[in-house]
Amino acid sequence: MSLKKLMTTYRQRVDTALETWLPATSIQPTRLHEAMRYTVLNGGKRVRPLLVYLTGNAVGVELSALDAPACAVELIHAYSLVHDDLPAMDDDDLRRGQVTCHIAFNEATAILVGDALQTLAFYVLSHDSNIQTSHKHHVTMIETLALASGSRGMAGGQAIDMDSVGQSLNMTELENMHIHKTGALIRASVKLGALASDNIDDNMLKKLDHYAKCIGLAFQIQDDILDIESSTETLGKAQGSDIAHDKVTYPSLLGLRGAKQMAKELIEDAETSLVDFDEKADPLRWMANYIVTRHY
Ligand code: GRG
Repeated sequence: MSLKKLMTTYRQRVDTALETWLPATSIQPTRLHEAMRYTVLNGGKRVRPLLVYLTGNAVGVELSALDAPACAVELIHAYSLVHDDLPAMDDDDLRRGQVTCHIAFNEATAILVGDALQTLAFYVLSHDSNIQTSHKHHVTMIETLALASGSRGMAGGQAIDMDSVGQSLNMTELENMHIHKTGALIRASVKLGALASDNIDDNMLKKLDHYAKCIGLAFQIQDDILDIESSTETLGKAQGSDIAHDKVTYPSLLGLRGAKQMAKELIEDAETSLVDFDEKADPLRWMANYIVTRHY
């Protein structure tokens, strides 16, 4: 199956699972549940769930055992977007082509949506009975997601980002910020897919982790490039927001050509990491390319 077909299949699959896990709008508190569903069930590329499915496939895990980790990473991601869009953070009005949660509802609701999606992620990951891996791996999956989301992962990266407004970051500092802010959850997505198998050894885990680290950075570089080269209509969020917020980006440090070159090298590095994997890992190889050729 082509990557395009796999993407459609897995996007539908994770959407169905998310739909099931999210509380119905008929359940109290109805407004909060409505806002949670508004936030999650609204498209999005589902890159992180795709990485869970593709990694799991590469190491022989059944799809049903991957639904919960795929949902969990997307729920954390959705929460981070809602909080990131708040006036106290990036203050954005548009996300995934629709008005942001705090505009559609209100700020207090958006804060609670983030809180509730985050805890739902851990509920799903710990509660799901289709996860077939050992108890030890299952606990490590939960631990991995917790670390990647918190102050030593994504939330920490966001803190570095907030502190850096108006500062001139160098390349090392920029990379450190993105390894945490964007990279940690992408890495966790790959690791969760791998840990869903009982047969994964440390060497394979290390190689998959290096792959994930490389594509995580490349993903951010492409995001910075699209912020310059794409349009608000295509992105579904405000184009040019990095310049508007006076943010240091890969193109601002390296120029557009330099940023594209760096992304290309990271993808080559990611692919090299997978040399020992058989053809079941081909979609992961395709995914690496998609990360830097995507248009939104
Ligand atoms: C508020 C704790 C807290 C964290 C926020 C990750 C993050 C930290 C904020 C998201 C803002 C942002 C633009 C981060 C860069 C990573 C990124 C490109 C996010 C958008 O992810 P996509 O492109 O979005 O996968 P879709 O909508 O397709 O899911």
